[in-house]
This record gives sequence, C-alpha cells and structure tokens, in this order.
Amino acid sequence: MENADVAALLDELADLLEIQGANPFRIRAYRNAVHTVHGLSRPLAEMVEEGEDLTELPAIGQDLAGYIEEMIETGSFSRLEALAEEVPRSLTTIVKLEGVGPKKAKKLWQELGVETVDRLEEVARAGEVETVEGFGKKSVEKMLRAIEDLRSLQGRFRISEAEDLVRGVLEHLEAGPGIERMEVAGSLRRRKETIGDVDILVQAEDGAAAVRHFVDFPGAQRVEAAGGTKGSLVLRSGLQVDLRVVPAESWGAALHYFTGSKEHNVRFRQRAQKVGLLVNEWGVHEEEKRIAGATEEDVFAALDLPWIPPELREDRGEIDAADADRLPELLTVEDMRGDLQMHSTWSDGENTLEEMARACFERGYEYVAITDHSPSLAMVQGLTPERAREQWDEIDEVRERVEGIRILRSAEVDILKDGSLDLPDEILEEMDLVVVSVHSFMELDTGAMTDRVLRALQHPAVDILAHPTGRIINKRKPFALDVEAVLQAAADLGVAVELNANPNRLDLSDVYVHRARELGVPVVVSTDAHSVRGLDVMRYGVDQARRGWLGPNDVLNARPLAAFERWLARRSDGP
Ligand code: DGT
Ligand code: CA
Ligand code: CA
Ligand code: ZN
Repeated sequence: MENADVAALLDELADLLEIQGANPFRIRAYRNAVHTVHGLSRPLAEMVEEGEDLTELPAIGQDLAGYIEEMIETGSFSRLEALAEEVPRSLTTIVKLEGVGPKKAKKLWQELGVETVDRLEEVARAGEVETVEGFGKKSVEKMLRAIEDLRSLQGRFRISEAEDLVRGVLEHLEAGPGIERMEVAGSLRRRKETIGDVDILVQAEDGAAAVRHFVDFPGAQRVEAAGGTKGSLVLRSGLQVDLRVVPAESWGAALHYFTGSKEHNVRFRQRAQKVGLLVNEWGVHEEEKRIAGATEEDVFAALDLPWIPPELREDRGEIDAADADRLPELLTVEDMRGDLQMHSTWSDGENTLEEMARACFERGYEYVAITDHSPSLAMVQGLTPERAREQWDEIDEVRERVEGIRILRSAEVDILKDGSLDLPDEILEEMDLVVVSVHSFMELDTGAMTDRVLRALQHPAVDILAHPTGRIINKRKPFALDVEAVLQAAADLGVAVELNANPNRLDLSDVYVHRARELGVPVVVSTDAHSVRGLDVMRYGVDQARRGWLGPNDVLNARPLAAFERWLARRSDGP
C-alpha cells in the first residue's frame, strides 16, 4: 500500500459519507487526513511496521490511525467496506464529474437508480435527468460534456501521481537480488505531464531472479508477465509497471530506446540509416558489428550527435538542433530565484503571509509575490480594496522580520466575464506585480473567451497571465481560447505568461511555452501554492519548462532580483 493508495481510499470514504449526507465535520476530518497523507515524506507502511504512533500526525486521530493500519495490512478497511454496502462505490466517480458533486449524485442515485457513469450517460441522453428536481437542460448538457471529458482524459496518470505510486516499486526492486543498476525510462524519464505506464530498466546478475523479485512486489494487484528478461505488473491504483533486464553492453542503447519517445526513435533510426547504421535496443551496428551501446552518450556519438536531454526527445526538432550544436541550455530548479504565485491565509491559503515568505527565503529565493485572490471569488474570501491595503501593512511588518527576500505586493486578480479586472485601478497601480486569471464563465466560446483575455492583457497594470487555459489535468479541458492570439498579444504588450507548476495544472503546457519562447514572451514558473508544502511543486513546472526548451534566460523568475525589477519597471522606463 503506497501513501497514495491510502489517501485514495480515505478520499473515497469521505465521498461516500458526503453522498450519504453525514456530518460535515467528520467529512472535513477525513479530507484533512487525505491532505496529511499526501504530504508525508515517508511511507505509512514503514511507519506502521516500525510501530510509530500515527496519531502524532496532523489530522490523524485514533479511528483514522486504526483505518490506516488496517489498510496497510489488508489493502482496505472495514469502515469503508461497510459503508460501500449502503452507498455504491461507483458513485465516487460520478461525484468527481465537473459540476456534479455529492448532493446531485445522491439525487440521481435515489431518484433514477444511477450508480455508474455509463448509466448516467444513458439516462441523461434519454431526457430522464431533466425530470428530476434541480436539474435543467443546461446542467444536463454540462454533465454530458463532463462525461465525454472524463472518457477522453482517463487512463493516464499525472506525473506526480505516477512518481508517488512507483516509488515503492523502485525501492523494492533496488533491494532485489543481484541488481547492479536501475533506471526509469519511458515517458516518466522524459517528464511528460501524464504517464501511461512506467518503464524500468535494470542490469542484473540473474535476469529471471530479478524479474521474480519484481513481480513479488507486495503492492502488485496482478502480474501481467514474468519471464527471463521482462516483467510487468499492475498496481492497486491501476498503474502498470514494466521491467526489462538489460545486459551491460546494451545499457545505453536500451535506455535510449525505452526512453523514447517513439517518434524520436523513428527520427533517430532514419538518421542512422542514412549513414548505413542500424540502431535497435541492443546497440548501434555497422554491418554485423556493434559499434556502440554501453552508454547513451556512445549511442548518440555513433550518430555524430551530442547527448540530448530526455525532456527534448519528442521529435520537435531536437535531432536537428543537436546536429547543428544548438541544443538549448535547459532550466533547472536551482536557477529559480523567486515564486510569483501563492496564496496565504488572506484568501484560501493555509499558511500566513509571513510563513510563506519565510519558506521562500529558506528555499533560496530572492523575491516572492503573495497573490491572494480578488473579491469576486467570494467563497475564498478574496481581497477587497480595503483588505488589500491591510495586507500591505502586514507586508511592511513582515518585510522587517523576514530580511533577505523581497516581498512583493500582488494579487491574483480575476478577469471578469467582460475582460475587466476585479480590483479598481488605483489598487492595481499600487501593487508591485499584478497577476490575472480566469476563474468563472469558463464555457464561453473561443471568440468571447479570447476577447475577454485580450482585453485584460491590455490593462496597463497587468504583468502576468496565470494558468492561461484553465485546464485541470484529467478533470477539466482547457478553455476554448486562441492561445496563439494570446501569446502574440503578450509579446506585443510586454506581458508574461505563467507555467503553473501545480502538477494538476501544468498550464501553459510544454508546447505552448515553447511557442512563447519563439515569440519572445517571458514565461513565469510559479507554484500557485496554498501552503508552505505547496511550494515544493516547483520542480514539476521546471520539468515542463525544460520540455518546452526553456532556459534560464527565457524564464522571468529565474532572473536575479535586479534584472527582475528592471522588467517590472519596463513600462515606466518604456517609450
Ligand atoms: P506512455 O507509457 O504512454 O506514457 O509513453 P512511453 O513513451 O513511456 O511509451 P511506452 O511505455 O509504450 O514505451 C516506452 C518506450 O519504448 C517508448 O517511449 C519508445 C519505445 N517504444 C515502444 N514501442 C516502440 C515502437 O513500436 N517503436 C519504437 N521506435 N519505439 C518504441
Ligand atoms: Ca511508458
Ligand atoms: Ca511500457
Ligand atoms: Zn488561480
């Protein structure tokens, strides 16, 4: 049982209780526990094994500690199993459909007997849902769209999820008999935003023994294959993990081959063929003779190329760039000098402004923007103009207590339906940094949405467009938005665009940040943290920036403070 599995089951319990209409405080308590489990740096399985007192963890009481121990031992827990007798577990998928939620799911279930997404689609198409009180034609259309989205988005794991789920497998495997070397390949090595399955390579004394040990992983739900050089298993979460045992002399060739992408491999082989070489997962061959294969560097060198970072191997021109010795110098986490989107207790964040600023200082940043929400997001207590001014007073105080980091007055200002901004100009003018984004009326058509965003960008106070397409990976599709037009406008107006580093968003996506770079639009990689812990997702943003070919010069918040401040002053210095 991985921590992610534990969290998923607790979340399921909370969903089922919510459908049942249980006490909101209990539900809240379980959600808090889910949050705790997601944030743990150590496996719960290990903590249980070592007899640690789980009730010392935040939000974990006696009952929850008991559930967790039971899960670690048996893979589930009786409280959940009992509840599932009363409320079908399949309803938890319906709850998660955009625009549904527990109350509606309960109604659909009780009045129409809907237990699965498939059935929901049937009754919705048959016009039955509209007959239920509280559902209109519009909400049914929305529901059908959400079902379509779910279908088209399903089947892949967010990179953060895949990483968490496979951690235990890697530890297990590494400790196996005669394992001499181990590396992750495939899309996970290329740091793709979503992962279909995880590919692992090992070099081992005895291949069959290594595979046997691998498929013995206690968290495996089923074993798909187990042979002399290959094994494949499926985890409880449904994530598949493939293992291949590779001989030392082919290590580099296999690593290259199984890292992919397929498209990159095809292009690579074509280049080899042109000079009469044959490339496969065993090596680079000239006639019958292997001329390279032990290291990836050798494999590239045999084709007269420098080593290409995995993030670039998508057949987006990387081989030509390597050939011309024009591979970009890629951004690293160490290059980051600031974080320009986060929330504090002034809106929906968990930590105080001071805690956030201090945590950023500890991460080595030179500057930080506290970007609480603006008032139209009423449910998160957005900043009114009065509260914004109060916050600035607090910033002044915190500046004295937390030295060595520049704290910027800022906000994540809502772009209203008509493209106007959710705070008055005189407040925006007094801010150091204005971040704008869309959080409402997300279903506008392309024309209206694009006009709306363009209008916002034209506001002279605006610095950054945050999470520009609004997508939530595996959950919500991007807005209908002409991103090309937005990027062109950003270039003309001197506005930066955000690459939101939250692994649920990663918005803009890699292809668009690549385009931003071409157009000379500065990109900002920000965490959008809602807690101190949330600041740690920066690395996921950096991965995607690398996949978009960005180097430290393309990223605004990789600039040292002085250079960043020059950019902030761009308009007052301008023509
Ligand atoms: P995924 O799992 O969908 O996130 O994406 P990948 O890239 O990990 O794909 P996967 O697991 O099917 O295969 C791993 C790598 O193996 C892939 O990136 C390239 C290589 N590979 C697999 N099948 C083929 C193939 O038919 N031709 C070539 N050239 N390479 C392949
Ligand atoms: Ca894969
Ligand atoms: Ca695979
Ligand atoms: Zn936002």
